[in-house]
Amino acid sequence: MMDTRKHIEVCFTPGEYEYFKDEFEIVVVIDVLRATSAICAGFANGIKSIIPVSTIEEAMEYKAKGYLAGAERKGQIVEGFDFGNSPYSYMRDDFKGKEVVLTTTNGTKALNIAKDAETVVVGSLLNLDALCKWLEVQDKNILCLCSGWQDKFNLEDTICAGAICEYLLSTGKFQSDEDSSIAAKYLFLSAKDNYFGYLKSSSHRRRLKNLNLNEDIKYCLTPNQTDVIPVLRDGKLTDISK
Ligand code: 3SL
Repeated sequence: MMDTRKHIEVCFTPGEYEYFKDEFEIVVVIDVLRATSAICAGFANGIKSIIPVSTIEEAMEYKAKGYLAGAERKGQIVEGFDFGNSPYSYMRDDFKGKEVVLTTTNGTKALNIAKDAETVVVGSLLNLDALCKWLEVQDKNILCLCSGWQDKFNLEDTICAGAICEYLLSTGKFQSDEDSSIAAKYLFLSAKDNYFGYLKSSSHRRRLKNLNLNEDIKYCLTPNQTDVIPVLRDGKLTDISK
């Protein structure tokens, strides 16, 4: 009998995306610390749309045109911008109903690398359950693209990708072939009872902790705070859950 199950697979870094990209209709871009979490926090707070750009120059051009524009590099707000990548920056009242431009070290870059996929959706622990339920009913092959750190593997994105794999595989409607997907699932199963403790020694958690961003880390590692489903269309993210 023909196997009609769809694929759910994991790509550990944007650098490996080219080896996967042609086989998947949906790409879930994940940057748990902190870009995709900040994006979800923004939509949960009523932001109308977010334009993810890859370079500081592009973000600056938008800023010059009067847009609310944020920029982060190496975890810090880039000089000349008023906000960066902290999810708390996106909870301001004056952001409600507005269009915001954002550039980050890895997350917005991964979004732009994936932009030609049929559907690009933003994943994080913050919208995990809602996203998994939405993905389950799309009847498409799905790739979780981890943003990593400067094209290197990271634990937090992989754990989130593993959580998505675990959920979708448990529905019986999906299969995984790649070792990366199996590894992501096992990492999630080891981490799921205590993300914060599990990631204690992870490189980016250390990096952010050194910048006194522990509250951001706690927020980004607290699952299911929102039902938003941010989807990239024509270079712009909007929440299609409404
Ligand atoms: O790499 C990114 O896109 C950021 O999420 C990194 S940071 O958490 O703002 O340092």
